[in-house]
Amino acid sequence: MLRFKWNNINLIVGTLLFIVFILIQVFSNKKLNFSPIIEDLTPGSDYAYTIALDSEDFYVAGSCDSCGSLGSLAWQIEKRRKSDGQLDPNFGNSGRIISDPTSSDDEAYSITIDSSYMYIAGVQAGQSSDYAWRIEKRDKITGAYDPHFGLGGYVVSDPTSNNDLARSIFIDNYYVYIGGHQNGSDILGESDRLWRIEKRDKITGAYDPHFGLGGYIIENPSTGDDFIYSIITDSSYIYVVGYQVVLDKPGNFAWRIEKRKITNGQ
Ligand SMILES: [Ca+2]
Ligand SMILES: [Ca+2]
Ligand SMILES: [Ca+2]
Repeated sequence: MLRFKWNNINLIVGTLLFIVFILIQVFSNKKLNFSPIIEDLTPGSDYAYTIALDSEDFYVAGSCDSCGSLGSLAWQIEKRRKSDGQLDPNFGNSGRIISDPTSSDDEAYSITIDSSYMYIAGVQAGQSSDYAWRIEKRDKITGAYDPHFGLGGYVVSDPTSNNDLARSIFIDNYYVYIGGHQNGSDILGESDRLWRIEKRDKITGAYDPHFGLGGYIIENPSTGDDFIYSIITDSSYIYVVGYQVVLDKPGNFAWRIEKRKITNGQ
């Protein structure tokens, strides 16, 4: 009799523990997820292109239409909590930053972070309606420009008077690596586009003079449009992927994958 009761108590306690375990699972799943965030801040077209994570937050960058002071597309950067997706009120203007360097189309395409800063690459319009590379470095807590980097927090790289576009950014402990394309017309008398890779000092934004042609590499695998889409490094090498035209046949594109020495780009 006593043994039977003891078994009953075990059964009841076990069942209760199981129910508590299920409730904890349900509660934590609910807490760690959020419904899709649909953000339609302007009547025009707004694009989110890139995301980075740290332990507590995530960072999204892209563009929004006529949302800045100068007009047309502008960069938009947000910082949100991973737990519930809410904007971080300490970052920028209640969780958002609008960077609108020109009255034409400016867009952020790639973001990466370290323990203190965010690094963002994209385009801004140039002097004569063309595009130039733009790289921004900002404080991860407040979103403010890092004044030691480039022209007070940003670098503009405009290798040609035609459309040049930075697509991907990656960092290590000392350098920033950016991949994209530049127009070929100013260099080879062509109307095509070329791969371009830049390596810059993480503190100042200056070119690393030991890399390629004094901080950058240009490469033209075809007389058509050749584009870099992503760049990444390990301790010794840079890996770059994108596409190129095959045998100079317009419309016949192929994957292109490169591995280069991180020191000099060879
Ligand atoms: Ca603009
Ligand atoms: Ca340009
Ligand atoms: Ca080309």
